[in-house]
Amino acid sequence: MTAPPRVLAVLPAWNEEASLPLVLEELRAAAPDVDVLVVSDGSTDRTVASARAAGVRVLDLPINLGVGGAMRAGFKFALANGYDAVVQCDADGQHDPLDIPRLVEVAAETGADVVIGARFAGAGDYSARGPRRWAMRLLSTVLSRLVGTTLTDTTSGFKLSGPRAVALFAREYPAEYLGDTIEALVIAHRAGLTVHQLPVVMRPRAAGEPSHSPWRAGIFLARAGLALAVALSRPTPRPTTTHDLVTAA
Ligand SMILES: Nc1nc2c(ncn2[C@@H]2O[C@H](COP(=O)(O)OP(=O)(O)OP(=O)(O)O)[C@@H](O)[C@H]2O)c(=O)[nH]1
Ligand SMILES: [Mg+2]
Repeated sequence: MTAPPRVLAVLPAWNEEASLPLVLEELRAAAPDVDVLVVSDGSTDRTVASARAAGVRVLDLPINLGVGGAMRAGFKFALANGYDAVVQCDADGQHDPLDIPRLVEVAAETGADVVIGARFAGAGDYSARGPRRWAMRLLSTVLSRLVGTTLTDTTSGFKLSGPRAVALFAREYPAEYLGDTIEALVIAHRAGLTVHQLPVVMRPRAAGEPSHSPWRAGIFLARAGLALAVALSRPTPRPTTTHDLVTAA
């Protein structure tokens, strides 16, 4: 019998002191075998103290890098510490930790390198409206064609990365806006990795303010198009080798 994969949940957290205690408690109950790493980059509240008090590992980065930069640090940590998979998970409670074991199962069953916890795939009633929704649809259509499988939620921040993806993302995970979602999928595909999705239910934020508003949605639309154009114009990354898997980046 093969040993179960060592899975690290990486939670990018920026000023999430209000949500973290409950989210971490839920995570421990739902996925007790999964280790947790909280990555805070310049939070100005008690995010770091709150994570440490819950007994999880914390990367306390001195400056704000955004979700992509925080996740790249998480991938490097995972690679250096011998984890087989990373599950990126929001720190505000929007992702249900009960889905983490399901993501691991789908990766094992399909052999996919990346499994996206996807909205708009039949589970739950999460909806986006107006320009935000149009942008998400357009991105999904273009990226589905590119990777050769139906993807309904290419901007999801709930994602499993298997060993080859961890090695790749430790080396190349864009820090630009939407780089951690759209561009990461393009990079994975170009490096020869496979992408699948699992329908999930998105929950409301546990605490704090939602960041969406009509003007932000318009900006999202413009930036999403640009992010995709940038991703498609970058050179193809070199393929992930077994050397990457054993060498801490
Ligand atoms: N480390 C780090 N985490 C961030 C940063 N910005 C956002 N996050 C985290 O990334 C996750 C997703 O961010 P959210 O602001 O919830 O984005 P969202 O879910 O699209 O928007 P809401 O509807 O407002 O919740 C949360 O866990 C945030 O704390 C950042 O600059 N650094
Ligand atoms: Mg959120």
